Amino acid sequence: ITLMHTSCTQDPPRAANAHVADELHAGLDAPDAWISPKFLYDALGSRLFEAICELPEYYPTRTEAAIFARHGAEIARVAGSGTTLVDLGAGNCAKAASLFPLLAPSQYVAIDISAEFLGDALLRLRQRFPQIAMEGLGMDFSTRFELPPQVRAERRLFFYPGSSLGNFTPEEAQGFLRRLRGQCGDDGAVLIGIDLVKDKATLDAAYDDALGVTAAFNLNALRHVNHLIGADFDVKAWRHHGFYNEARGRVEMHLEATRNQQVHWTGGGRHFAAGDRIHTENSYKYHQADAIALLERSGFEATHVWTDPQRWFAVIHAQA
Ligand code: AVJ
Repeated sequence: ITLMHTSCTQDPPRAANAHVADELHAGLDAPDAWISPKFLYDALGSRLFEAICELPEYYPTRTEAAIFARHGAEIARVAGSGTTLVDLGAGNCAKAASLFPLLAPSQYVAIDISAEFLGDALLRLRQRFPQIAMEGLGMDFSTRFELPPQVRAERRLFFYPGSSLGNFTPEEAQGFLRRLRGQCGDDGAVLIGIDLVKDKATLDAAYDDALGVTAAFNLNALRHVNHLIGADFDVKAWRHHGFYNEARGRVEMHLEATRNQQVHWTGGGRHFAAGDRIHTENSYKYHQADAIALLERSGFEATHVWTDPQRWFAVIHAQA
């Protein structure tokens, strides 16, 4: 881990790049090609995701925000103040920052794979809340979980909003939550946002919006991959698909080739025929009881659940 700002650290570029290239090659060479959803988040991707959160069709962000607005005082009472608040996938840090007045953490640790975007957000936040110690970590926490020594050990509250857990399969989610539990000590907890199962039309619209912002967000993965492994994907030769797969209980995003094409990258390449797809994201939707069962199988005890009147989204507090 190398120092970025005074206290914003990042994986060493060389080791990270070798790993990133291996992972991308494995996915692109596979018969059913895939790109991990984490590659949706370069600086532009993070901005496009911010724009998605403003869309009328994309209900999760505002539904979750309404839950925090309505139940914030009780959530703060349950979660406690003076914690080390560890924000997983912090992005622009806006969700955590809106809770600072209620949660009054003693330390705020923002983690995001999009290190550059995170650094800018933290710079602004430090000026607004000078009394809170802040750390920024540019790292991928999806497959391993080792918090550097700057992260205080006492009373960690992990904040995992927005239903980002949905990017994992339920099996992967359990592995991830177990690793998280391992970082909680005896007195830690998690405050997690979970998107609930709902009608297909609402889900289809949320992931295939009229303006095409989600399409741009998905297609941007190709630009990012071009940059990361020296590939020559022609973004204009691909189209976005985003839809709810009811049988699998998940939204899927794919990129579909609109014509036959040869794509090259450093050390390799591949032919894609018109209609071939690259799977870029799953976003699992949970029944409330299944989300609680998953947390409990992972070693947590769910203490409180807050939802909106339509029961579209749930915020769950679970303790170690
Ligand atoms: C950030 C993973 C929660 O799955 O809803 C938004 C990402 N993808 N639109 C989600 C996303 C397409 C989002 N998460």
